[in-house]
Amino acid sequence: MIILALDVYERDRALKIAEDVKDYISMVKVNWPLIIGSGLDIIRELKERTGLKIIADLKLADIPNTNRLIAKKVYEVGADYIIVHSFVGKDSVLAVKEIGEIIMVVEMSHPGALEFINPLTDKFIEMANEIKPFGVIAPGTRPERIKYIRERLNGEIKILTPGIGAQGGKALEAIKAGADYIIVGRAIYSSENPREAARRIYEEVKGWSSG
Ligand code: 3DU
Repeated sequence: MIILALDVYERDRALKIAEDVKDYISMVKVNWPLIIGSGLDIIRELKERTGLKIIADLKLADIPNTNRLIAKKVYEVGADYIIVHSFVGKDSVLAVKEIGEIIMVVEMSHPGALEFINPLTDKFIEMANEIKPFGVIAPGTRPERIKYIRERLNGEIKILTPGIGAQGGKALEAIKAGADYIIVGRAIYSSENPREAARRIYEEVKGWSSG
C-alpha cells in the first residue's frame, strides 16, 4: 500500500534506500531525477534488487508516436507501469496503453494544479473509466478530492496518491478517503533512517488497505 517515490540522483544511494525499505513498501516509483542522475537502467537494477514492481513516473504528455517511442524503451528495461498525463487526449494515452500498463493523472497535489488540470478531473475520470488503466493519480493533500474521485471511478481502477508527508498529506486520511496506495518520497528518503520512517508509515496504515 506504500509506494516509495525514489527521487534521488545517485544510483548507489537509490539502491541502498530501496533495499533498506523494501519490506515495508509495495512498489518503487522512479521519476526523472533518478533517471537523469543514474540512467534508465536503474529501473532494471531496482527491480532485480528489490523484487518489487516499478512505476516509471514520466508523466508522458506528447503526441501518440512520441509517447509510444518513449514508452517502448521504458517497458523494455522492466517498468511495470508508466504514468501518463490525461490532458493530451485519448489517442496519446492509448498509444502507451497498447504497449503496457498505465497510470493516468486525473488530478495533481500542488497549488498550481488548481489552475488548469484539476478543473478537468471529471473528464479525466470519464476517460479512465473507458480506457481502464491500472490506476489513477489523485492528490494525497486533498482527501475530499480522493473521495470524490473514488465515488466516480470504476471500482477496479486503483487510486494512487502522492503528496503524503513532505507536501502535508496524511497517510491514513488518504487511505480512509479511498486511496489504494500512498506515494511517499522525501518523508522516507530524506529521513535519517529511511527504514524506520517507512516502518512507521507502514504500521500507521496497515490493516486499512488491500494494496
Ligand atoms: O513530495 P514527495 O517527496 O513525497 O514526492 C512525491 C512524488 O510524487 C514526486 O515524485 C512527485 O513528482 C510525484 N507527484 C506529486 O508529488 C504530485 C502529483 O500530483 C503527481 C506526482
